[in-house]
Amino acid sequence: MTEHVMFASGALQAARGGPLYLQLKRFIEDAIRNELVHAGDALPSERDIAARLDVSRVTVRKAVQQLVREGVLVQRHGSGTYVASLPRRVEQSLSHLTSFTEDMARRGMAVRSTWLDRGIYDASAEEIAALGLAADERVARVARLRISGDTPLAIERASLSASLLPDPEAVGPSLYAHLERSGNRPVKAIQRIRAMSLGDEDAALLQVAPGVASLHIERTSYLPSGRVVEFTRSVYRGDTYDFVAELRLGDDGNR
Ligand code: 16G
Repeated sequence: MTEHVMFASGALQAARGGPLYLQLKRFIEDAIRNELVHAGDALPSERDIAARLDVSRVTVRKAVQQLVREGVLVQRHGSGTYVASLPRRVEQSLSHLTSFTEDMARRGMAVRSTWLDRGIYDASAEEIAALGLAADERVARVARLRISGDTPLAIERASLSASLLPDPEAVGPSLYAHLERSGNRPVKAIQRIRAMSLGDEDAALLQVAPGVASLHIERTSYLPSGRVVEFTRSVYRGDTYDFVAELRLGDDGNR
C-alpha cells in the first residue's frame, strides 16, 4: 500500500525544521501534493504512524488534527482518517481581466453559484468612495458563493452603481456576461490581494474551519471612460487558488 512507503521509517528526515508535528504535517502535505497518496486513501492509524516514524502519538495527533481543521484530511468516526478530495488548484492570471466563469471554463471546470444576496441598497461610505458615487446614488449588490463540483471556491460580494446595474435580479450565471450585454463590461481593473484568516461565517460557507488562511481580494474595475463599474470583495479558499503574475523587464521605461 502506498501509505506504507510514505511512512517508511526515516522518511520524515526529508522535511526538516520547526516543531516535529509541523514537520510531519508538511510531510503529509508533500505526500499528497506529490501524489504518493490520493483523495480517499486511508492513513494508517495514529499508533502505526508513530511507530513507523519513531515519533510520539501526540505529535501525530497534533499534525493530523491540524490537517483535519484545514480540510486536507477528513476523519470518519469509527473508520479512520482519509485524504480529503480537494479541488485542483486554480491558477488565475494577474494580467488578464477575466471573469470567474471564463477562468473556470478555460480549465474545463463547470461552475455554479449560490446567491447570498442581490438587490438595490443605500450605499455604504466604503461603496460611495470606491465607486465614486454621488451621495444620493444607490448601489446594486450581488453576493455569491462560487462553487465547482461540490467544492465552494470563493465568496464574491460585488457592488455596482445602481445606474449601471438597475436590476440585479436579472443577472444570470455570469455578472460580466450580463454587463457585456448592456455595454458595461469592465476593460481594466486594479486588484488588491491580502492574506486573511477566515471568520466563522465565511468559513462555514467555504466549508473549512474558522481561522484557516484565505485570500482576500478587492477588485475595482473600470469602463473605458474611466468610470468605476464594479467594486468586489472576494474571499478565496487559500487551498484552491494560485494567482500568477507575469513579470517582464521593462524596456519602455515602465517600472
Ligand atoms: C472574478 C472577479 C470578480 C468578478 C467576477 C465576475 C476576482 C478576484 N474577482 O471572480 O471581481 O465580479 O470574476 O465573474 O477575480 P462572473 O462573470 O463569472 O460572474
